[in-house]
Amino acid sequence: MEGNSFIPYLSADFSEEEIARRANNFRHQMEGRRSLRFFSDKDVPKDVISDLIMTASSAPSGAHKQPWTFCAINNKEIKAKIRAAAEKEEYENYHGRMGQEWLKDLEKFETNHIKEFLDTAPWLIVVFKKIFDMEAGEKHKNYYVSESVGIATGVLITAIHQAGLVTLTHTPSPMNFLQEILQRPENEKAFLLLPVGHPAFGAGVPVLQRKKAEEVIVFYE
Ligand code: IYR
Repeated sequence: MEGNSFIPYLSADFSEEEIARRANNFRHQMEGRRSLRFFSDKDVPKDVISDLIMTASSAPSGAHKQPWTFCAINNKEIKAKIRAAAEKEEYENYHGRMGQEWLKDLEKFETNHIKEFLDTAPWLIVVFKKIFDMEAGEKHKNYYVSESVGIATGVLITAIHQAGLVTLTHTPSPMNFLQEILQRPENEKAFLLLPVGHPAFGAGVPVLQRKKAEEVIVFYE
């Protein structure tokens, strides 16, 4: 049997103090992240978007299959098509499909079916999950696809915030229209849509409280 090739892993090797400082600094940096719904039309260079996506694509995945495609759109006509199709679905969601409890839970965000950010944000990134791979006309398995693509999307959101840009995890539902508009193959299913850009001047965010450590961590020492 042929051996696998392994290379030494070069770890950062920080002191304990440095690790504690870095962990705490990054916590505060990420606690400043907010989902933004109001975008400026100020452009973001394509190379920046490419770097953000390649950071996301460094995420771990089942059997290292990297079962994702990131479609990055700044074409105005395509963005307008996406907005029209998303608003059509969202209209149905807000007028019956979501139900009273869901609508009540969303009240504090003051959202509705109008999705202006789909036109104004300079870039839309649509994350597709590859439910299987197609190579030379042959189907190949992917594993833990939703977990893998969820992790990659988390890394993308982190990278966007770290760069000083803003985003929103938008899930127009159902999302099949994205596969059609972007002409993706049948092995790809839309997972999430993220507008990316700068905040609109004076953009606000709802007052929210995050759960405390005791509510989200259970230590077993
Ligand atoms: N997809 C709709 C509704 C919506 C659902 C949840 I859960 C949110 O956290 C926010 C919105 C929309 O984008 O408006």
